[in-house]
Amino acid sequence: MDRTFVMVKPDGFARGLVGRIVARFEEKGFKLVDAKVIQLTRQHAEHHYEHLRQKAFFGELVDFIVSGPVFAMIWEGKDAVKNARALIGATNPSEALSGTIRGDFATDVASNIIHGSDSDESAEREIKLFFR
Ligand code: RTP
Repeated sequence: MDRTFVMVKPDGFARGLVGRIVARFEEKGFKLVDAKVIQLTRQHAEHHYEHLRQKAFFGELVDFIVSGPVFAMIWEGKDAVKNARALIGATNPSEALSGTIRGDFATDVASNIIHGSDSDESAEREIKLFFR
């Protein structure tokens, strides 16, 4: 079975959305493999978002992701990466459809409450980074 990495970001955690987000993955048919609350260090955050280092918003993104605890999860299911991203919705909540997590719970791209791996390779790398 495929696995993916999903993380409720500090804004989603602070707003008390963890339970509702977990429920959506369970309702879809995913199986929860592991989960934990973690306060990221700046070094960990920079490593996680390494591929975005050249972006103008990188500093802001790292500041945001270390601003409070996150809830990191490993989910298992068929086509886990693709199905999880479908549940999560478009990166920019303004473009995310209703019924998706970002479509229903967020408005701003900089605080879009949740992350999901974008490929099997990213999932493997991120699972190792958070759950080694
Ligand atoms: P994620 O990694 O969080 O699941 O998001 P993604 O693949 O849909 O998007 P990605 O391009 O990897 O961007 C990572 C996160 O950076 C933030 N972002 N801010 N201020 C901006 O213009 C901007 N653009 C992207 C978002 O929070 C995005 O999830």
